[in-house]
Amino acid sequence: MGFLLTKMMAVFGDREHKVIVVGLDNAGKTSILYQFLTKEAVHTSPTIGSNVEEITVGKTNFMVWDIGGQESLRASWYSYYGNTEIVILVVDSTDRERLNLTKEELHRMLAHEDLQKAAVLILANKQDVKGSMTAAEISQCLTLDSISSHSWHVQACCALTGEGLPASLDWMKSRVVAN
Ligand code: G3D
Repeated sequence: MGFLLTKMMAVFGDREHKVIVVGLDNAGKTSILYQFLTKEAVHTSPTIGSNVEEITVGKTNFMVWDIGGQESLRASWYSYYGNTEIVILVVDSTDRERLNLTKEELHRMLAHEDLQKAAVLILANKQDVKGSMTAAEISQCLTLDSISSHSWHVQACCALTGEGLPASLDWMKSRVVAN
């Protein structure tokens, strides 16, 4: 039975893996989601509520939820946590002032019981902007090294060109394959 199931999955592809995209407003969440889908920059407007899209990488299917990041919406992020396998935290690498707020949101999320098994991908977005923080700086400010409870990875990227995003998808795939 197990062998048959493995064979069928090889032919038809895997089940869907739930991914949520979080981050403060203006971080680039929607731009990244559409770059994943279309490989093009799109004109975005602030996310009210959520967008959900299916992204397929090889035979791996991700259901990706883009959740609004405005202060009023952050309080309801937790309602999306159930069954989440990967959290993508998008950081605006030019926004030094609000990095501490992102750090608080990250550590609050990691403490939530529904995310205990989730892996975390931190995307240091807007790397095209001169003077933006590097992935290493962001990693240090978010105290990523202190996280031992969750598998995590930090990736520099640019949602306008797509740079760094294929590597992000590869990491996501490696995490769900590992589980
Ligand atoms: P959000 O969904 O997190 O709120 P959006 O963020 O995807 O709506 O992006 C917010 C703004 O940042 C948009 O600009 C978008 O074009 C811009 N942006 C997103 N990613 C990048 C990036 O990598 N580099 C640069 N330079 N800009 C980016 P507007 O002007 O439409 O508000």
